[in-house]
Parts: sequence; C-alpha cells; structure tokens
Amino acid sequence: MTLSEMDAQAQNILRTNDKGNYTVPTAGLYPYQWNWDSAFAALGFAQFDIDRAWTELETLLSGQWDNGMVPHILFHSEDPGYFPGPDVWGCNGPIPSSGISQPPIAATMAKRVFDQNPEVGIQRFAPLFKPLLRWHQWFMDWRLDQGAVCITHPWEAGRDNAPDWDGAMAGIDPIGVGEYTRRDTAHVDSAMRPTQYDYDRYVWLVQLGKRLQWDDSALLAQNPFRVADPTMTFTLLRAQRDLAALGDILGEDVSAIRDAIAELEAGVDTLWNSALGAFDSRNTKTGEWSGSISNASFLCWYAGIDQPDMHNTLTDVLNEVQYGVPSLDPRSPKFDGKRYWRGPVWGIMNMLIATGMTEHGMSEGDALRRSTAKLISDHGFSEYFDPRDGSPAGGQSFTWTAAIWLSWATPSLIAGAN
Ligand code: 9WN
Repeated sequence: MTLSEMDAQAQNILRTNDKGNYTVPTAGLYPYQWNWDSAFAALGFAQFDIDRAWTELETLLSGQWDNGMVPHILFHSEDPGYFPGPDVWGCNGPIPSSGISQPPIAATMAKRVFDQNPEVGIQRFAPLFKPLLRWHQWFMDWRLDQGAVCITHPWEAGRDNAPDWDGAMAGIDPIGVGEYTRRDTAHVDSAMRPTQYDYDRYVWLVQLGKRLQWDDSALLAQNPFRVADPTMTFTLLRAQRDLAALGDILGEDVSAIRDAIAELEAGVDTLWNSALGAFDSRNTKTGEWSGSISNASFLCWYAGIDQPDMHNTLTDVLNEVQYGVPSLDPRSPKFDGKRYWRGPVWGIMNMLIATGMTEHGMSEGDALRRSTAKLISDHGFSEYFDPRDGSPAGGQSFTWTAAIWLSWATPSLIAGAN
C-alpha cells in the first residue's frame, strides 16, 4: 500500500467509526464512546475536519456528572456486544455511563486542535474551558494521594491488566460477583485479553460502586483498590499545563490551575522508585511499589519532568524489543508480548511519550515516531502490537491508531515541517 493510501485508509477508519457526534474505538469490540479514545479521535479529525474534531470533545464533555467527573464510557445507545453495559454500572449522569474516569488527555488534545486552527478554536473551546476545569478539579479533590493521582479501578488508568495493579487486585476477594458473560473474548483471542481472574475483580469493583451509588466519599472509605498511578499523574499534570495555557488565551483566571500544577509536581516525586530506577505505581493501601517499568513510566517528559535516570532505563528497555515502547519491560517475568497491557506496544502511548521526549530535545522522540510509523505501515491499524515482531493484536481498524497516524506518524508529516 502506498503512503497516501495509508492516509486515506486512516481517514476512512475514522469516518467508519464515526457515529455522528462521537466515535467508537472499533466496531464490535467497543461499541460506545470512550473518554481518552475520543480525545485522540479529535486530534485525528482535526487533520481533515476541524468542526468534527470539536464535536467529538463537546459530546465527551456533555456526559459530565454534577460532581465534575467525566466518565470513561458514555453509553449513547445500548449494544449487547459489550459487557459490562449501562445496567451493570447503574449510573445517573446526563448520559448513561460508567462510574469511573480515564486518563485526562482531553485538554491536551483540545490545545492541539486549537493550535491547528485558532480562529475556529477560540469559538469552540471557550465553552469547554469550565467543564475541563471542573473535571481536573474533581481529580484534585477525590483522587490524590500525596499529590499523585490514584485510580480506583484498573479500567480508570486505561491500562486495564497492567502488572501495576496485581498487588491491589490480589487484595480483592470477588465474593458474590455472580454469573456474567464476557463479550470481549467473542471478538478477540482470549490470549490477548485480561484473564478471568482479572474480570471477576473488575466486575466486583463495578458492583461495589453501584451499591454505593458512585458516591465519592463512600467509595473513598470503602473501596479496597486505590493505586497511585504514573498514567494519571503525568497526564493530569500535562493537561493542567495545557489548560492553563488555553485559559491565558481566553483571559481566564488560572491561578488555581497553577496551584494544582505545583501539587502534582510534588506528587510525581512520590512515584519515583529508586531501587527500580523508574517511575512506578504505588498501592496506597499498603505503601508497596508494583515494581513495573511500564510505558506509563516514560510519560515523565510529556508531563514536563526530566529525571536523569530515566534515560538509561529507556535505553535498557528499548534494547530488548524491535518496536518500543513495550507496555512492560521485557526483563520482567510478567512480560507477555501479546496480552494487552502486559507487554504489547501501543501507538497512542508512543505518541505521548515521543511528544515529551522531543519537547525535551531528546533524539529518541524522533526515532520513536519513525519506528511507530513503520510499525503501523507494516502491520496495519491495530489496537496494539507485539513489540518483538510487530504482529498486530486486539481489535482492528482502530480509531486511535488511525488518529495518531494522521496527526503524527504519517511520513508526510515527518518529512515535512512538523
Ligand atoms: C475497558 C477502548 C478502551 C481503552 C482502554 C483499553 C480498553 C476497555 C475494555 O479499551 O479498555 O475500558 O473493555 O477492555 O484498555 O485503554 O480506552 O479502546
């Protein structure tokens, strides 16, 4: 396939997955609107349809709860092909939804969409500023541990079955979870998906939230799962910086955002595992490190944080694979090159990681961009890939892989001024 055909195919994936005012990640496996997927989709649309890009973000924020939370899934219309659906979650937001959030990259992607066309951006972004501010504040109010951002369910990090959560998951006895039918393994090889052990605990945590009516303070007191996570901490820190920049353009008061940035920067220090030589996740219930060098560890530069030891750690990890950045260091005994967030490489994470590297003047940013371009042009628009040989895994014709192709990995951009 020629490269311009790749661009056309990527646009076609976005158009096919477009449901009018939101985009599904891929038909079949994920038939709803997902939070961080939509932010990437907006960036992809911005390359050829700026209005549609803003619509994606507007629809996402229309699902915001009264408390400020923006859900990780919006169930716009029911689809039996996905479990757990709206009845299992039992939420009461303006749109049927899940009861947890996802990595807050929307403000960062809004900034990039804005920069693409500031004239349109000023009109379309202005009404989104306050909802984004309230969402970020909800994280600051309910999800901090010593300044680091915690997750309350593995799905909240977007890295569902990462080894980061193994310790906290082992602390859950999914008693009374009952019978249910998974749908994901009807779409994708079960060797590429989380295990049944994981799913029992995912569902148990959803049932707990529903029982507590998704009340933040009740969950804070009763949820046994609370892990301080590099994904959330780094993405929120970056998003706060981008929201402050956009707020300045609008002439808004951004002093509270500046305070939040300082608090999050202090939180980053509490994720530094010196014995591991990497940013790591921390179980706030036990104080234990997970001991994982994940792709989220390398989001530090994206968040504006340079940590000298991370450069050596990066070299060591990249030496292990053909295509970086693997979602888990292959030297870990838990590495599994096909199983989701326990080894595979994800284009979206590479885009975020490389963005930070390039901003810090690291040549690895451009190298990662080129290797991701090769990965996608050789192996297609998959959800994720085996980092040892690039073989495609998970769902196909994937929105976010197409989106990062169009906005970042397509060779026409790499060769050009971008
Ligand atoms: C649960 C949609 C989502 C992504 C996540 C990814 C996966 C869902 C699932 O798919 O999670 O949220 O059912 O496996 O892990 O990052 O947003 O693409």
